Amino acid sequence: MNGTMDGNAWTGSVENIYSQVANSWDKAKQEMGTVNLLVTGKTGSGKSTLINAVFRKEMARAGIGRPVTQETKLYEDPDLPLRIYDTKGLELGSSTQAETMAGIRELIREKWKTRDENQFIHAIWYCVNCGTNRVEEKELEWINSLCAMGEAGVPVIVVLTQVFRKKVAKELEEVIDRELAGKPFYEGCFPLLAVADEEDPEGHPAFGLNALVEKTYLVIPSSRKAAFVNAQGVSIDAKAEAARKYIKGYILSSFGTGFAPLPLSDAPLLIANEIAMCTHMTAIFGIALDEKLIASIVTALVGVSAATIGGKTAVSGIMKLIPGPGTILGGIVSGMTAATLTAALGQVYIAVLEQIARGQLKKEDLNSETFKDQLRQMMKAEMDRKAKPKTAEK
Ligand SMILES: Nc1nc2c(ncn2[C@@H]2O[C@H](COP(=O)(O)OP(=O)(O)OP(=O)(O)O)[C@@H](O)[C@H]2O)c(=O)[nH]1
Ligand SMILES: [Mg+2]
Repeated sequence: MNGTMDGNAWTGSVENIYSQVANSWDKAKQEMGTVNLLVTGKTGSGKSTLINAVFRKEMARAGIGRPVTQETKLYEDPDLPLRIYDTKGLELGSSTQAETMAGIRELIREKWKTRDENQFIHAIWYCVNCGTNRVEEKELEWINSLCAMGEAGVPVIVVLTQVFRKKVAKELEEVIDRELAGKPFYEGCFPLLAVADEEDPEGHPAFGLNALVEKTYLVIPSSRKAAFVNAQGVSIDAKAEAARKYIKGYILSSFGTGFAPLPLSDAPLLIANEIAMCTHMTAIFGIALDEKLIASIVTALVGVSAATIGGKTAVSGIMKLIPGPGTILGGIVSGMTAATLTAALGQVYIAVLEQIARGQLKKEDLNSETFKDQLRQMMKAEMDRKAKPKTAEK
């Protein structure tokens, strides 16, 4: 490596680090693309409630959303890599029903014809209200027709909504499964209660969102998984998992399979890489963090780890420009492989993101000394853990 990474020129100024962070942010968002979901089902089945419970923002506010056709509205938010098509009209008179269904099928086919992955519908959630205790013949017919889109086909997940009685849900699930089993795009039936009802005398808790999110994650194309993970707010585990996978890919592509130690002179480049990696993981998590904050966390971690392991002080002029404690990265790079450092740093950074996502850590705390101490301890533990089992990693 020689001063460029992923085509980003490195000149070593602080401004440059920040602009690199901004670049990696844009790049991460671009790579992530958009995931498009079609949510359908009869009126009152709970589509809007479901959408709002799964995604990080209240997407489906009543009345807002751009009409795509008379029956379909599009919800999008500039901060989320997600578009939701919300349909209605299936409950109306039979001529309208037929029109609505034809319109939905047409929309799917039209998007598929664009040959643009960002435009495709990637999954369908068909909502059936469990509260009505039955699923109509007509609905089974519609689900069937959504599963029969041929080459334009999209995974169809049936969502049993408003499940206050699991026994009823089980029965409906069996009817639906029996009808649809073996259909090419049918991906199963998921009972849930998106939101607990405050007035429910039995106090049923919300359930089932996680299973739906996991299933959806599995059935959408791999190129859309990062976007979906970012947009959903149900499973922090899914976010951590996706970020962990990203570290692995990142280490392989950045350092090669040989995990060769970097020469001392590449230390600033390494830091720039770590920052790029962390920015990307922040984007996967769907957390908005200031570029200065990301840079300061990363440099704190790198500086800390060097102090922990090495002992050698080799602060290059460029390192002094980087905010955060004086870094002695040179000691590390010769003492350990950059890959190990990257892996440890990635793990600790994910733990930080998880804490933020779970609301255990506030963004305001990220600059505090207490937090830096916590980082130091986490990084040391991770480095110790990584250093132990392996046979002398040079
Ligand atoms: N407590 C609780 N109520 C729900 C849930 N899902 C739906 N409801 C209620 O059912 C009603 C209809 O839900 P919506 O989410 O508006 O249904 P929709 O499918 O978007 O309806 P339309 O937009 O009219 O097609 C509302 O009064 C919701 O509060 C749920 O998971 N829990
Ligand atoms: Mg609605």
